[in-house]
Amino acid sequence: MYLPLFFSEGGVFGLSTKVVKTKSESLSKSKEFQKFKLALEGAKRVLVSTHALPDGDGLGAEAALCHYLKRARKACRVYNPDPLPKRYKFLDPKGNMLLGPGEVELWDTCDLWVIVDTNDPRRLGKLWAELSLRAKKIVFLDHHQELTSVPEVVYPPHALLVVDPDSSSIGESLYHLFSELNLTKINKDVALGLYVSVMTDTNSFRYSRTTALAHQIAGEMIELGVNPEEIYQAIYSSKEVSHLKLLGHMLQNVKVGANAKVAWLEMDLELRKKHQASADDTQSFLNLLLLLKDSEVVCFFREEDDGSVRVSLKSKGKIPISKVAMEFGGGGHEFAAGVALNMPLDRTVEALIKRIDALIDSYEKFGK
Ligand SMILES: [Mn+2]
Repeated sequence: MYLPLFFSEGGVFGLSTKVVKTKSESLSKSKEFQKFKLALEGAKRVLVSTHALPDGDGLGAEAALCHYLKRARKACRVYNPDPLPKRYKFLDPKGNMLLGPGEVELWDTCDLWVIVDTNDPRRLGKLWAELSLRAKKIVFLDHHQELTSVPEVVYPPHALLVVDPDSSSIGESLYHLFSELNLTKINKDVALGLYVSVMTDTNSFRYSRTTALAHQIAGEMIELGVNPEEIYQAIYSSKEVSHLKLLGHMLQNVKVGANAKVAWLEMDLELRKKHQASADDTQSFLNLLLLLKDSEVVCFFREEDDGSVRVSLKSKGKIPISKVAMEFGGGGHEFAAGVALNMPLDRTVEALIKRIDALIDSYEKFGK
């Protein structure tokens, strides 16, 4: 079974290779967003969701979209498969917008269900079965690769994919979309969501997929009143002592293979319970392995309550690892992907590391 992952803070360190958009590229982007515009036409009630284990990209985008639609006089509700992580509370200080299971008063039907930051219905958990038939139309607004080769993923006829793969974040996609829709102006509330989305999904403008536009959007949102320091502090300086102790333990037990080309961390259920670590708490650990000089690929294995194991994979940018994730039933970006497996932790580690070793070997010998 494939479970929600936490690769969305993923990406790679390196220089931006973004080039200025050609006319035809922006035209095709505009065409993609026209599909959204059509789906929104006449819609009065809009429901918005993001993937399980929501991250700053999904949550920021939801907040931005919801404020935008409300300003355009549409009723909008957010319903997520998981509750809002504490550190993102500032996006919804009143606690009445970014809601999770049991917190939402649901409509019997809605005109449009917008799902941001994934195009995989499986990452919505129970919500998919609960809501997909209650929505008259469904739009997946995403910047990940389309799941064309996954037989288990079948979209109903009233679902539509709006995919914008060259955007660094959903915030960046929304920025384009809002200018295409032109229903209302971006105010400070919308700006906050867009800024959070862009900032978190580029790992504070460090990943290779960081675009010139990402910086431009950030600049514009700051001009609209967003305070970068406040946001950074809320998201990244909000941990308890127990978190640092757990981190210490994790780093003590880092493992490496393939001549140090691959490094990984393992977290079993007992350890996670002992330190009361939330999924959100553990997301940042993997990034620290990117500090290693020789590691090309880094992984994080996390045992879940139901005994399955969630795996996050990241590559520094030479070796694409989404292929490996897909082989095991997962997916993601080229250099940041994930998968969940119903196998014991030790066997999951063994299987994945063996495959990654072979991949690294093949890249070293044949360059692919
Ligand atoms: Mn994203």
